[in-house]
Amino acid sequence: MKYTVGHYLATRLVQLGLGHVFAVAGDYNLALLDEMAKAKDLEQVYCCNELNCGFAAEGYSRSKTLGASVVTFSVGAFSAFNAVGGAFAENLPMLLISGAPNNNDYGSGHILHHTMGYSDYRYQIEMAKKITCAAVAINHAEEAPCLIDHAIRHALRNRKPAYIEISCNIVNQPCTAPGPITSITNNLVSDDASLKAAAKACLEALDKAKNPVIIIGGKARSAGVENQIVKLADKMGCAVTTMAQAKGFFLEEKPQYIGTLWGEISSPGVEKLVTNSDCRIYIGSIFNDYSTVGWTSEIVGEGDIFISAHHTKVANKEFSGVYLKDFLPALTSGVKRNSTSLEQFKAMKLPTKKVVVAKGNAPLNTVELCRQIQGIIDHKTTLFLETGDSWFHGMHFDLPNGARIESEMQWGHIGWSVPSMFGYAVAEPDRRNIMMVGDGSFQLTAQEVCQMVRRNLPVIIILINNRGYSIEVMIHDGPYNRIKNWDYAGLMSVFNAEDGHGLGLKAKNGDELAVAMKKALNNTKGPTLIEVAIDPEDCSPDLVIWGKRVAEANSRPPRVVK
Ligand code: TPU
Ligand code: MG
Repeated sequence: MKYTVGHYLATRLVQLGLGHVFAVAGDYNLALLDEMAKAKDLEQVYCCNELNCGFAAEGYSRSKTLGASVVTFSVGAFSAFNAVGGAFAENLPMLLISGAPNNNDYGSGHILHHTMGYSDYRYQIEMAKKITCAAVAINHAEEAPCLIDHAIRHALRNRKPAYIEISCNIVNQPCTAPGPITSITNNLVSDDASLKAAAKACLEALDKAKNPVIIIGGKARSAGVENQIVKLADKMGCAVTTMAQAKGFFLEEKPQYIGTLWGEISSPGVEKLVTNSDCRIYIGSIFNDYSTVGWTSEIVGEGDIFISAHHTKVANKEFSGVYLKDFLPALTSGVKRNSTSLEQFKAMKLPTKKVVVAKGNAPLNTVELCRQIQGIIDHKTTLFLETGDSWFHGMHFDLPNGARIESEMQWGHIGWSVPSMFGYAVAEPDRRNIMMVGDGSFQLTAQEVCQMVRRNLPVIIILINNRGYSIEVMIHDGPYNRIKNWDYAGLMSVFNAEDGHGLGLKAKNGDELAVAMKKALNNTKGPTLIEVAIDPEDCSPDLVIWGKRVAEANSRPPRVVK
């Protein structure tokens, strides 16, 4: 078969198991989209704007090997850059593919539309280089296969976004056919001597340790080691905790699971247990101001082991070129049982979780809301937690095996959850996809709900209308935290127009919420948005504590330079 540049690119995506690519049309990418459509098994999914298109690819990549967005030059790509920054921060491989000027226009002095108004068009790739692990510009067809493969290979290896721009007049030019996909997907192999030395050093540290504990962080999923962590935990028998970003990365039904580690707002007993451990095995952990609760809780000591995607650190030695996926099996094979930390945890006198059922006609509060959400989380559920009070409520859900949490705690872009869950639901239409999103966040990206309607995706959107930016109120209040109210549930009829099956519902008390939840579960033809009315004063007690600590960290006085 004869290949063109666009067809080559699309074929590579199909070879990697992608069934969809997200796009917003523009005259720099129309011919590219035509060529990509030649790959029969790659459906084009169109978005309302390029920010959402980028986040949709990011969400798709949470399920599949990779996500990809196709946008037009500058006016499109600049908007998508924000989502690319998010994918970089969250360690999710995605491709931003931008149509680019006709290759005759480079160096010609021509001024083109959609550009900055000067004739050097390299500014976009220069910008992309800062926010991706690989950025390539394809201006000649014969270079395309090598450059496309380079970008994809780097995205997959580094679990980061990559950027590809293609001149609009070469997308339909002939190029060579793609070779075996293994040339892109073959993984980096750990250095054998370093791997053995790292395993030996960790095993020595663990032999000396009294009460080791495993702490799973936000990078563990992108390293693809969740199952291997279970094997390590099974062999050691010690306690296992997940940091907030990693909620759901360990099977919570396992007896070793003790809850969330998040400083002062950890699950009961967890911070104390971790503090008292003489060997913390941190796997893919991220310490930032939010995860350490405004730098009040970064629990590290000399006996700790830090296992990262590409290196391991223990006993003041660093072993680079040791990949997590190779290292965990090596560690597991040599490790001895030590369940002391779990026994210590079980011996703690901790308060038992009490679930209070609210009166059916009482105004809805967040406790009752969460009680009812817990009731619909099953083993096929993926729960998206938007930036805001939803993060804090989300930590308290018990997840049956198979249930997942998705959040974006490093980048923290409000409005992320709507397009990201759209992309995820395109990849995973048979899961029970639920979103908890605040009113403020929803206003950024609301229009993407229409694409869920368009594709008949039966997702459930729980929209918490607390009349403003509660998370910001708890950090630092002012008039800027109040927002214009919308008729959120009413939006659904706007998005349905003449052919949609979305449902927009409102709940002001527990009874109304229970009825709405039932309707949502029965609506298999489209999204259901349930707008829940919550008092602006009602938020998670964890947010109150966390907000105070973050505010203290933000307002530290300037450093005095002598
Ligand atoms: O539940 P709640 O009220 O905390 O959530 P809601 O209503 O979604 O409010 C979120 C408020 C918020 C802002 C305004 N959280 N973070 N920010 C700052 C911010 C501004 N712009 C972007 C793109 N991302 C942000 N995180
Ligand atoms: Mg709000």
